[in-house]
Amino acid sequence: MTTEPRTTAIEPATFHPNPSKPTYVPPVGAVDAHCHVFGPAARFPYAAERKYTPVDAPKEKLFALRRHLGFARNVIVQASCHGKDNAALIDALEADPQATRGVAVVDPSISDAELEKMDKAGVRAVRFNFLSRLVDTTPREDFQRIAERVAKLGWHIVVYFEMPDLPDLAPFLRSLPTTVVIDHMGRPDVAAGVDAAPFRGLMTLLEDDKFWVKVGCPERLTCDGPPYRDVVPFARRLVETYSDRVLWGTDWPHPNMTSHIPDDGLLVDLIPQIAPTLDLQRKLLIHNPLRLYWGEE
Ligand code: 0GY
Repeated sequence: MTTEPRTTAIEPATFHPNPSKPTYVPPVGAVDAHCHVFGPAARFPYAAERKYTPVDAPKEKLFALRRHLGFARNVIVQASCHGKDNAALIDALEADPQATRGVAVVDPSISDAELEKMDKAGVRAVRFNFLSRLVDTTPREDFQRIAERVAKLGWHIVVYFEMPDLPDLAPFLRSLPTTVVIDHMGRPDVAAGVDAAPFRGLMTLLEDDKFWVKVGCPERLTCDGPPYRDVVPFARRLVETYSDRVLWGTDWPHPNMTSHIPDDGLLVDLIPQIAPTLDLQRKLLIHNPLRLYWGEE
């Protein structure tokens, strides 16, 4: 049974019922490195502390979308609506162990045995979410403790923040004892352009090779709407400058989108614009995610 969220910030949106077949054909073995599973609530109830209640987006739909888009693997990221109960994530990983890896959300009090169980199921990272519209604040000491625990397993940290928060966060992120992956390009202000100081600040952070960045999510960042051409220069600059530390994902099922429902086929069709050569595409979609999540060189 689903309980009411403590805060209902945003109306639940749904995902595209019939995304287009992309014109762009990803290289064989391509990885969608940022996506989620939601519920189904009857089996995996949403967390009491959640800020939104999504439409169920179960693993079967994610795996069908993966095939439709021409991808081979998924990195599934625990979303805030499931809190620190990673059961739906683990269930999805166990349903397709070769083709999936996971990013969990955990409490510092988690036991070693639980972490090891997650590791066996394919979890390779934890996510630290700094968006107050999505989560209550976690003390940095807690994040630090979690980071130290998971670094021992060879996991990394995925961080989700908004660009105005980066100057305050940067020293903390630099202090983390393992690789740090930045979600959604650090959510730059697209209207300000790629040469604006905050985006240059992100580029500076990325000079330290402990940092990686995800270059998807144009649907959240765009000012112009689909087909998201205004977001391309940001992703392209990151891909061309840090080609060995970029990842791409659909962000399906696109929680909290209120402006429009993204067509996932359209998102895939942006890839050759942000990664204009076959070499860059292979790094972005295959070599980088396989190195980070599957331990394959
Ligand atoms: C995303 C983005 C969002 C939501 C979450 O954990 C989440 O609930 O990450 C958002 O609302 O911007 O990556 O799915």
